[in-house]
Amino acid sequence: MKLVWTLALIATFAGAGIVSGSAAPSPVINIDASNWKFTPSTIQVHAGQPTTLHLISTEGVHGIQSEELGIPMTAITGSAKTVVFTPEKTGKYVLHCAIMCGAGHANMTLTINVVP
Ligand SMILES: [Cu+2]
Repeated sequence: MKLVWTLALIATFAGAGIVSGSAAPSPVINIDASNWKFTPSTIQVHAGQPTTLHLISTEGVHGIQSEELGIPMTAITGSAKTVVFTPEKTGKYVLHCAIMCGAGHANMTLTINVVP
């Protein structure tokens, strides 16, 4: 009888672990930079949730930065970079490529939609 109760208890804790675990992982978003675009060019993230960006350039040197979103100035080159940020406020943020990269630089944007 004691064994049954022990097993029931373990099952309860295991179930709780699964529930709390599903909210914990922070999303990872891969972004490729090239001449002259970010792929994908629009991403969606959640306010208050730490989010990881994996950034790599397949062509040229580019960059991103956003004071509002807490993204530090980051050069995007052929070797992968990781940026972790936590957006605070919802809204649509249009980030310009932060490093002069040539003819298409002015039109090279990454749109980050921060939703609740
Ligand atoms: Cu640029």
